[in-house]
Amino acid sequence: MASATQHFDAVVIGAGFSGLHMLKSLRDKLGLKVRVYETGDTVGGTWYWNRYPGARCDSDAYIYCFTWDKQLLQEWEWSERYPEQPEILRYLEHVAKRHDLKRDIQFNTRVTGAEFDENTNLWMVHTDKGEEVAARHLITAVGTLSDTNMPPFKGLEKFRGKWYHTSRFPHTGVDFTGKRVGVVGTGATAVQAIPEIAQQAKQLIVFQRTANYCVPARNGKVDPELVKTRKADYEGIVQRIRESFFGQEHYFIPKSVLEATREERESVFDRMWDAGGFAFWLANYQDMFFSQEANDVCADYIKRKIRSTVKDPRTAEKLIPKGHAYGTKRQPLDTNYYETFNRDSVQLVDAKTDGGIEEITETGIRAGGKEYPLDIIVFATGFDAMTGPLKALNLRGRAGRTLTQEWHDGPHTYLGVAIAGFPNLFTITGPQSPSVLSNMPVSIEQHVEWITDCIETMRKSGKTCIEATPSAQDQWGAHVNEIVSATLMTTANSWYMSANIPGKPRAFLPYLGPEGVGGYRKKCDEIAAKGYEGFELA
Ligand code: NA7
Repeated sequence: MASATQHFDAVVIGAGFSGLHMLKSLRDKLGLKVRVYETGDTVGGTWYWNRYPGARCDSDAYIYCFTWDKQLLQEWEWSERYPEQPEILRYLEHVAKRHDLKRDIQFNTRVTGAEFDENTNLWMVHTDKGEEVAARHLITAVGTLSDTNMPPFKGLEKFRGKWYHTSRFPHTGVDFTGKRVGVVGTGATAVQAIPEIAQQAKQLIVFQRTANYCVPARNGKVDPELVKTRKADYEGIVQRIRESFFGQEHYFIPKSVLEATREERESVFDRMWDAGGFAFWLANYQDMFFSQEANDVCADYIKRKIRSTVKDPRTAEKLIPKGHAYGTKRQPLDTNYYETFNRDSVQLVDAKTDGGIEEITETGIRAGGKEYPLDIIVFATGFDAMTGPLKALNLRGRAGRTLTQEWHDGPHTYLGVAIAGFPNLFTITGPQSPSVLSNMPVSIEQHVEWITDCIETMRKSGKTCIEATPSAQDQWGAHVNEIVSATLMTTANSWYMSANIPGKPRAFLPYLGPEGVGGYRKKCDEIAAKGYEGFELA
């Protein structure tokens, strides 16, 4: 404590969507002294780091933005339905400038650790610049998919070509022209990147471990009339997405797919397929996530689409998912993904049929006993989702306990926003909150608003410490698990289930329902209204 060079009401870690909004809210609404630390050299978070070809949002841009700046909602013009990374980054830069946020953000600075001081109820925060500062509240705005998963492939150090992970792509871009390129992974990132890389590369080899169900994005310019209608209706839109299940204007069909006639469901599927985006995933028949039989009917439609798009039947079969239910892994949105496999220059190496990656050699990748010569390898192997970025912060709560110790068997939180034993810490879109199962800006805003209200209440009543009780935390964990165990989500080896990282304890990471983000918001508000039920205030 004595060594702290500066004192803040709050330290926020990260300057992406969450950190920017948190800073704005605490500084300009409550008048607090806030410091944001950001590793990058400017704002953006996810949109600063993920610069791979084809990187774009896959929620519709008209709701993938801040809704608290009403004027900006009217002024900002998105160039297409799902803008690319540079445009989203430009938007966040614009927000930072417009609200003069950068003056309270220290860039190029990584938080290397923080300890809670039980005598003063302050967090002592350390950075890689050798600073130590004290803060009443510590707020993590580190994102959910920011801790890169780079599997320890044997032999990688020997590779004489260039290799990149999609989440740490060079700011100068990569020229694939005339190159033999390997892409490892077929998740949402790879599905965006592969068609773009294929347009440049001389040869592209895709290394697939698990085939995914992709649905069309249908990106493009949005009809100016629709833009106008939406701008006129933003108040309604914002209310609807805040009360919705997924923070999107998508609603399940309140009927079983098994009750619909074949003609009826085909026409519904066609409509959603043509609409593009998350409709097929999030506005499908309501039993799709609960009944394998219902799920099979929806999945079958996508399988037929794959077979009719991919010309080589053997490649089509490899691209057809086997062994997991539709929708239980993150939905990738496809722009010419399946069509890309019709190019002569593109080859699919499937772990199940051709053999998995054995090692990286000096000149390429060896898989299934065969060597594939490559000039460039792009790893689209994802992230240690949700818990990874928080564990990496080296936080020490009461009695010096770490998150790695507390979460050795999976995350334990209260509402996904607080952790017992870590007082005055708030985790924006933390594990066991709706977070990655929603349109992120909606969930970010909900957490930021709730945290702001909580801090304001504490300050008005002279409280200096808030902490989730272990019993409230246990009950929340049981509730999260009970809800999800009624669905098919637990059956997949997804990153939602922590299954993408070897040795990570199998646990469902976000919170699913029962009424989605709308119900969750209500629940959080009720808890606040009851004097922060499940928390101890001192
Ligand atoms: P994902 O969805 O985790 O995808 C990673 C891909 O990499 C996936 O196909 C994995 O196969 C594959 N992978 C991971 N580890 C390996 C190893 N060791 N060997 C071979 N293949 C591997 O990450 P994304 O970046 O695509 O998407 C993350 C989120 O970012 C996305 O959902 C959006 O929210 C934005 P697997 O399926 O695990 O068998």
